[in-house]
Amino acid sequence: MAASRRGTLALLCAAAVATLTLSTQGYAQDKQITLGFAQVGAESAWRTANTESVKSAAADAHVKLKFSDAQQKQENQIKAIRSYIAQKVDVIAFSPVVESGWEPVLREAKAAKIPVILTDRSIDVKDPSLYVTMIGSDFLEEGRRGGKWLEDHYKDQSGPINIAELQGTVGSAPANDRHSGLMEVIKDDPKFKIIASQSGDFTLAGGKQVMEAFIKTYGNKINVVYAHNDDMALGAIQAMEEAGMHPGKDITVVSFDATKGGFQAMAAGKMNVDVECSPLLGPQLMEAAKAVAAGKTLPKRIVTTETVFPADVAAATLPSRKY
Ligand code: GYE
Repeated sequence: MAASRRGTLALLCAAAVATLTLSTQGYAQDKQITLGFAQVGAESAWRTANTESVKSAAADAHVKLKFSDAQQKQENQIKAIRSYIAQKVDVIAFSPVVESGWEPVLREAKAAKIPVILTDRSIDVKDPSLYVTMIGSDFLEEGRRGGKWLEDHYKDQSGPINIAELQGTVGSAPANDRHSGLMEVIKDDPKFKIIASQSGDFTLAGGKQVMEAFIKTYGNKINVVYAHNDDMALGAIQAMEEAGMHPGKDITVVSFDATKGGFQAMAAGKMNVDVECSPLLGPQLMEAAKAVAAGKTLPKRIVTTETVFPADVAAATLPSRKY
């Protein structure tokens, strides 16, 4: 998606921010609904917590859940969605692995009159009637938050500040937007330079491998690691330590998700800031699924509330982290 369109979309989304406050109680007596959920995979601690949230919220809300794991492959998600259409589920929800390529299968769902809810990641489609609502974080804002933290952290220092970026899955909304959010903040400040940028596919092994390659090429020229999630940041931390570097001290580590692993790394002084992205979307998803099955109209965008955790609050906050 072009940066300008993305910006416009962000504004539209901000304008449409709404919290879903429908009570589940009103539907408690209704017939049980069946929800088909096509998950991205099991690539990260975030994802594990998200899956757990969806499964436990379904049980609590008395929703019959059909769950599939696409192992980070779009073709598997498309197959799962087609099978939910064939099984005539009441509602389909999915967390799209990438942003593009969804029109054909979503048209099939629409033709079968099965409402589709997007969770976590957004898609790039021309026809917004192909889905009912999108429940999840504002990744562009998360990227801006990471960028603003960096600007502030280096405000008294002259450049260059060399950034090595560990991108998430190529073509995914969080990778696209966490990159764009950072760029938006640093583009007018020549002090910051992204000297390397590569995908580690949101996994610990991927982050470690890419960081090893970055260290070989750029060595101690790297001032900042900007990792699109905690798993990749933790992999990069391992790579830095194995190379005799001191993550969190001689290399600033910025990450996303704010999982327990991220908090532990911050408490140990190895990560400097973790921008929160909540995976606990299950309860909102169940409310939305029940509401849509009952013929209610939902806001087009439901944004999760999140914050930024600098390392100095990590030790105190860690015990209360839920994922
Ligand atoms: O940041 C990452 C996961 O889509 C927000 O996917 C999610 C991202 C999350 O693999 O850890």
